[in-house]
Amino acid sequence: IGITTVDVKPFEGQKPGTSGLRKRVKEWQQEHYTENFVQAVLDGGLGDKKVGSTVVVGGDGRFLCVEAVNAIIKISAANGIGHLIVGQNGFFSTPAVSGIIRAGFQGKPIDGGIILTASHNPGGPKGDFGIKFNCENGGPAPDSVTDRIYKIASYLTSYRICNDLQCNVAQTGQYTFDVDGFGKFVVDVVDPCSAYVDLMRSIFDFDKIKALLHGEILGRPFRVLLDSMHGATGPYVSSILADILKCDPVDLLRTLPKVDFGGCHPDPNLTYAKSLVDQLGQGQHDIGAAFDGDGDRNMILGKNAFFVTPSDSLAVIADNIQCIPYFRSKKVTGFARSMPTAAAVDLVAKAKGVDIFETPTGWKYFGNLMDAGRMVLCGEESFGTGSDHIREKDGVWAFLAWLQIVAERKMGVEELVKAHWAKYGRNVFTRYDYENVEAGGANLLMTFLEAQMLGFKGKEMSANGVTYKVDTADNFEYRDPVDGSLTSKQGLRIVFTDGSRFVLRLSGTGSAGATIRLYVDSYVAPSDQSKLLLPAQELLRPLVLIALEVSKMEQFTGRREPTVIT
Ligand code: VG1
Ligand code: CO
Repeated sequence: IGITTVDVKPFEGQKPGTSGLRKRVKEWQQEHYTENFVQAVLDGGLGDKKVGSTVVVGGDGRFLCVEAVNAIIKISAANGIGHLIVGQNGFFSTPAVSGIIRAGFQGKPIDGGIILTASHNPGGPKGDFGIKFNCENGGPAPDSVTDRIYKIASYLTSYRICNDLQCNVAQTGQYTFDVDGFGKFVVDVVDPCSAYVDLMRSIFDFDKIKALLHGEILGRPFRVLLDSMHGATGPYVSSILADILKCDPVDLLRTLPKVDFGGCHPDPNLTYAKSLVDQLGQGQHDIGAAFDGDGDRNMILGKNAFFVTPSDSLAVIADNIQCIPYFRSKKVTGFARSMPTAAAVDLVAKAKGVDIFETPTGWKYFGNLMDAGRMVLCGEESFGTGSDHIREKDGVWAFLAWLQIVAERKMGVEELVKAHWAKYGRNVFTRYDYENVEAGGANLLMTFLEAQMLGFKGKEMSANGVTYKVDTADNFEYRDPVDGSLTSKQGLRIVFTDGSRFVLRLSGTGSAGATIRLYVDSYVAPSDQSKLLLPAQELLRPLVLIALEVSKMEQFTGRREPTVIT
C-alpha cells in the first residue's frame, strides 16, 4: 500500500483544552482539518516512539467517530505505527480505553491511545466532536504533551496517509497490511466491552452486589435505575448490570449509543438528566445514576431522587474504601480532588491519616500522583470519580462502588450520606455555569476581578444580612509534587475566614464562546443541627449573591441567570 503526502496549510486554534480538542462538527468537516490534527497527535503524542508503536483507538459513538477512526487508521499506517487496537465500529468508552492501554494487548505494552469524544457536549451534525490523546500510563496527555501537539499542528505543512487502505472496523478480527517503506501494519478490531467488564469483575465482588440487588442482603430487592443517555456506557451497563447482575433491562435507560445521543445533552446533572430525576422521584427505585457521552462521568441519586453531590460521593467512597475488594489488598496512600471540588474528602483523609492533594481542574493532573503511588482515589465536582485502577474518571466504576458500599454497610444512599454528614459535617456546594457567553466579556470579568482581588484581604462582604470576611484571595496555581511542573492561573479563589469560598474560572471544554463557572462552597459542622439538612441553594444564597455582585456577572455577561446550576 502506497503512502501519499498531502500538503496543507496549518489550521489555527487546534489547541487541546481541559480534555482534548473539542470543536463543532462543522469545523472538523473542513477539508484536511481532522487529518492535520491527527498527524500532530501522532508526532507530538508518540514522539520518538512513533514508528513501530502500538496505539488504541475508539470513541463514544458520536457523529464523525467512524469517519475519524478510518482516517486515523490510514494516517497511522502512513506514519509507521506498527499496531492499532480498534474498538468494533470504532467504539470505546473513555474508561475502557484507559484500561486497555494499561493492561496491554496480548502481552504487548501499548504506547498510547486516541479517544474520539467531546464527552458531555451534545453530538450530531450540529453538535461537537473531539479528539484526545492518552499516554502510555492510560491517562490524558499532560500539558507538556498537549502543548507539543498544538505547536506541531500550528506549523504542520503536510500529513501522510494511505488512501488505499481499507479496514472493516465493523467486524472483529485481525487485519494485516503491507505498507511501503514500513512493512507490516496490524489492526486488531476488538469487542469494546470484554476487557473492561473483566476489570470491573476483578475490582468488585459481583456476587455480593448481585445478592444486594436481588433481596438477599436487605431482605428486599435493591432496585436500580440507570440512564446511559445514549452515550458510551450503554453496552457496558447492559453487559454488567443486565447480563451478569441480572437487573431488569427496563431499569436500564437509553443504553443504545446514538450518533446524536438521541438529541439529548449527555451531561449527567440535575438539569440534563432531569427525566431520570423525575422517574426516581416516584420512589420505585433505591439508587439511580446517569453517565455522560463518553462514560467517564456519573451522577448518583438515592431513593426519591436524593441528590449526592459529586464532592460528597467522593468523600463517602473514601470513607468506605475498605468495602471495595480492590482496595483491601493495597495501601491507601492518599486521596485527591480538583481545586473547585468541595473539601469533604479532605476531612476523610485527615481522619484516616492519609495524604490529600488539591489539583487543577482536569483528570490529567491526577496521573502523576497515581503513577507515583501517592494517591489511589480522586474526584471532581463535575461528576467525575475514579481510582488508580485506570487513569481516567470512570462512571460505571463509581456506580458499582456505591452498590458495593451499600451491600457492605447495609444502608441506603441517603442514609449513608446523612451518616457521613453527622460524622464529618457537610461541605455544601453549588456550581453556576454561564454557557456560551461572549468571550470578550468573560475575559474582562476575570481580569477585572483579579485586579480587584489584591485589595480583598480583610474586607467584609455581605448579602441577605450575612457577612463574610475575606481571608485570602488568589489565582490558584499547582506545583506537581512528582515532576515539579508548575501550572498557573487555574481559577480565582476568594476564601473567607470561616472557610467558605467562591471560585471563578473559564471552562476549557467548550467549543463556542466562553463558559464561566462559578463554584461556591461552605462548611456546616455536625453540631449545627439547624443547618445540616437545609437545601444547598438556601444555605449558599448569600455567598452566591456576593460572588455575582463582586464579579459584576450581569454587567460583563448580560446574563441574569446561569444556564445550569449543579
Ligand atoms: C470540565 C470539568 C472538569 C472535567 C472536564 C472534562 O472542564 O469542569 O472537571 O475534568 O470537563 O470532563 P472545564 O474546563 O470545562 O471546566 V469530560 O467528562 O468532558 O472528559
Ligand atoms: Co466525559
